[in-house]
Amino acid sequence: MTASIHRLSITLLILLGFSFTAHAETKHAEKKSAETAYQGAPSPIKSGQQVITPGAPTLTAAEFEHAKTIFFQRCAGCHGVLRKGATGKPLTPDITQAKGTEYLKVFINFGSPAGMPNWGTSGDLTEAEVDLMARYIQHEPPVPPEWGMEEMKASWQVLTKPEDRPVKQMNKLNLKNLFSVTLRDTGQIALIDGDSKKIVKVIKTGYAVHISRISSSGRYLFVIGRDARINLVDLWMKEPANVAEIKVGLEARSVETSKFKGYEDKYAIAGTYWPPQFVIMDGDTLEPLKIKSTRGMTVDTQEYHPEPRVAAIVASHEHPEFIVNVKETGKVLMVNYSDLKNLNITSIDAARFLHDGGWDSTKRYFMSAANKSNKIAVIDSREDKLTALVDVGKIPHPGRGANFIDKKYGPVWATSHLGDASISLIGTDPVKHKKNAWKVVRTLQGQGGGSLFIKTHPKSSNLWVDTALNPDPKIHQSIAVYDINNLDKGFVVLPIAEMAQLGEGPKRVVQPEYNTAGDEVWFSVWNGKEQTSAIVVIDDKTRKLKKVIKDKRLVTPTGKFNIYNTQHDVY
Ligand code: DHE
Repeated sequence: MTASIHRLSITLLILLGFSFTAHAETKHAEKKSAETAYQGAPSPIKSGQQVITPGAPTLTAAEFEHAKTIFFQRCAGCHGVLRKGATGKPLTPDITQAKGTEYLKVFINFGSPAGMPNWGTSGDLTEAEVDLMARYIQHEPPVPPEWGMEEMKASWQVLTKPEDRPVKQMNKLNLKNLFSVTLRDTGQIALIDGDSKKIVKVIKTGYAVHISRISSSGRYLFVIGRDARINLVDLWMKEPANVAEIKVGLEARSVETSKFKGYEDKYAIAGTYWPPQFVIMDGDTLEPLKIKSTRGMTVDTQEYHPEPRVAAIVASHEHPEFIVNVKETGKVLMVNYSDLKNLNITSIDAARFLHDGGWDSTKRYFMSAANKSNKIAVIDSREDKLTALVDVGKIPHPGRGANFIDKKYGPVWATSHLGDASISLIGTDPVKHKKNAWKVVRTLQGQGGGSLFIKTHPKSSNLWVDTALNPDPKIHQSIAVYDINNLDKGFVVLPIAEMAQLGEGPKRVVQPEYNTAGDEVWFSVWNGKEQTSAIVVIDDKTRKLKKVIKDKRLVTPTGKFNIYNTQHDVY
């Protein structure tokens, strides 16, 4: 896709009578500024020229440049830098030209309940900019800019220096049982006290905020938005607050900190969808230290891939290593951070389309979903080797998965699936249950496809499975729960959305998350941006409703991250 756009823009330039050599001379024009970063490589389209894409309304070169900056700053996080779609719909010219300028203007101006912000009526964009963007997205997307050290440093801010931060916790929060909750469409997180169920703070983060990860110490929250902005939140401050931030690219999903003994929180790492790369940062300040591209050959056909995006990242407990899933090449990179000047990376061939994943119960084996390959790659973080590729159901999507003891097969790790109703249980004990290890020992049937997350807790006998993306409201508004000690009995359905009594809207029930004690399960009832959402808390023993957390600040809650469970990989 990228190469073809490049070809297309060259064709366009020839059409516009632009000589290539001139471009080569200006290629290295010294305009070192963050602004250049946004505008990417110096635009080959000289001012005064017209930008023409067959079927699209003409733009002047100046308009094209202005629209490009707006798109990379405000839209790429959801629609993808190449406009192939992500949380937001694809915006390729075949789709946008068919809709036409007037339709697109309304959409940009008023937004949609599905999470598209109202860029015009909110005042973020002027009327002229709304019109400009409606015309711009009918053109072929330009090759997005790279994002290197200069751009990262231009965006990097230390808001409170480490030496100016508290030396002990200055608030009375029970940090262990605090939850960081993604408020997906407002670009914020809500910190909710697990004991009182009260929102203690709402903190502004990046657009389409995605996940939170917690430092090894349990003090710092690392929050990453789809727009690749990372916020470092100090939970010890009188009021938890942002103490550093950085933009590591144009689009991202994953962030983690170092957890190996002696290196705890020394480094942080973030992986980006665009540019396809990861960056290792100082754990206390987010100062960017080492950037590494993930471009390379795919594991199967060994062909070059220009845009292998970084998906899940976990921190090894066995070595000073980050374990980095690279989606399109299917490689798992064991990045040894003990010497950043001589970065040692073991590249493990797994399977294409690596996505999310989590540890087995011993935290030695990383169970990684190669989702569009319908496999789970088992990565041995002690030997830095692929232990197995396990065939499972269609499009496994485990989140971090669920670990428990199957009465017949011993320790297992489970994943549910986006593409079918099955739940695969994989044996994870190569010592005492050798014959069951690294194979599907049991397949459960769930409510339906469209599952995103599965969860249990070491103190629980329940296994919870959401079906947030199932098209049937009865299914995406409820949750299935199994008795781990009697799996043959099948699941029971709890009508979680109904319990919240929210009125109209999709009300998708997503991502079970336990409290620290393991006796409560929290579910997001994810409604439209203009509608009321909620968090429903179920008593894990009785499976009865314990509390509905409703608050007008809880806009599109999705991921919830209990500090203790996230810090200690409890799932
Ligand atoms: Fe996520 C985890 C990518 C859509 C909620 N999501 C992840 C991870 C990746 C990822 C790579 C693993 C991070 C890690 O462990 O380091 N997610 C993507 C996408 O590419 C995708 C499919 C499309 C997109 O638009 O981004 C996508 N994700 C979503 C959603 O629409 C969800 C349901 C709602 C939302 O908030 O956007 C969503 N993703 C989550 C959550 C996790 C997550 C809650 C963390 C689960 C956990 O328990 O750790």
